[in-house]
Amino acid sequence: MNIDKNQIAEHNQQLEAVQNRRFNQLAEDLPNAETIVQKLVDFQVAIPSWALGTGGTRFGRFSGGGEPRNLEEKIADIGLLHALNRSSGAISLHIPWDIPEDYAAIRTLASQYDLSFDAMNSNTFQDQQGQALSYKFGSMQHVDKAVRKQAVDHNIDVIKHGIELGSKSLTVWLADGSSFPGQLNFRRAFQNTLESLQEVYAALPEDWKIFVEYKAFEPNFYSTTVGDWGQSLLYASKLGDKAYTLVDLGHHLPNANIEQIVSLLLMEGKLGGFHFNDSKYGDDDLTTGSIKPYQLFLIFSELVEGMDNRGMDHTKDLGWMIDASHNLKDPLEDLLQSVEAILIAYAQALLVDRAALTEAQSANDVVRAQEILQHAFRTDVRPLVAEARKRTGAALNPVQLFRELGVRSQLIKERGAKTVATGL
Ligand SMILES: [Mn+2]
Repeated sequence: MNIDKNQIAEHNQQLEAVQNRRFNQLAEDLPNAETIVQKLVDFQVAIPSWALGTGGTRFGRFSGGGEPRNLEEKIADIGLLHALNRSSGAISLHIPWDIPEDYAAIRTLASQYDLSFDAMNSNTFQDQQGQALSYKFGSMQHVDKAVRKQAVDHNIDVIKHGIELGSKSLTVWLADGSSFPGQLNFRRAFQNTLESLQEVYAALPEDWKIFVEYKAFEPNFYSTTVGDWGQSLLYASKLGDKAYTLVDLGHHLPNANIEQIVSLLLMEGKLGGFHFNDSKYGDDDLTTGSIKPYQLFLIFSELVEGMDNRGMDHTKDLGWMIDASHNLKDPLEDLLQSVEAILIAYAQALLVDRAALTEAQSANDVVRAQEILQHAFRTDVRPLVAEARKRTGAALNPVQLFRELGVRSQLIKERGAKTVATGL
């Protein structure tokens, strides 16, 4: 199914009068409204190929209908999202779940939807069919060199797929660790992992980046070999200039100050990518902004401040991706909500009066500093985000139009009620 421009125009026509009134009202109070709208227009969030189907928990999975059955249909789904919001212009592939059979055809299909290929994701946390050696006791950390080599070779293979598609980065997330004290020698596990990553690093093209993603726990529950940002930064620093830390919002211990982590990684020039989701307890993979919107804003506030401080391009210099699992909602509606939440937090961060904040900080004026941040957070910036959509030909209300057009029932008609997305 495709959404054509006329359907969007018709939808926008109905909402335009209200939107114009709200935007003009807000713009009167905001001298930089136009600049913010342009930044929102430019900002793109990559959609991972595994987020388009229904996820599950370790207790079960309740599948939805009309899920994409192959890579082509996953690209088509992201094409639908991008048509609705014009902010989801990239796809992040997971290998081996989405190995392209015909690179040229996949590239052509993606460009028809105006999509580019974001970071490639390798997988050494599962054993694949026909795989010679098992990752049960880890991959890059494994005590057996042959297992480590298998993991390295897989990552090099993923880079090769990425080169064919025009991707420029590799994200490595390792499930490696241990579940019981004494199971691992920490130093040996670290050294093995570092040496394996060095071999992958050596295979990176000149203009590529490698992102080392960390996670505090799960599936291992005693130790994780890339467990926190400090460990990730150690690997990234030892690897070299093309290696960066990747922050996934759900991969911290409870109450971690993620905004401070982001700030310091940016200061060191070592923040490479970002995975959005939300959580109440652990790696809950809930819709971005659904539980802790203020934290999301504070993180964006540090991102904007830190990137501006280094003269970085907000849209290109970091990898932005959603990494969530949709168990209750329609995955496409959930992704539309997530992108919206990201843009809202970004717009709020752009509103922060940096000069006034610096002044308040210099004067130890704690009350004023809080007022400045919360003034931005409490500003309803939705008319700015909608304005960006209006100007790019996206829908003023993407979720509403998704429902009005009956997208899901159309997909079920095309693909069937009992489809299961590949991968999960
Ligand atoms: Mn992630």
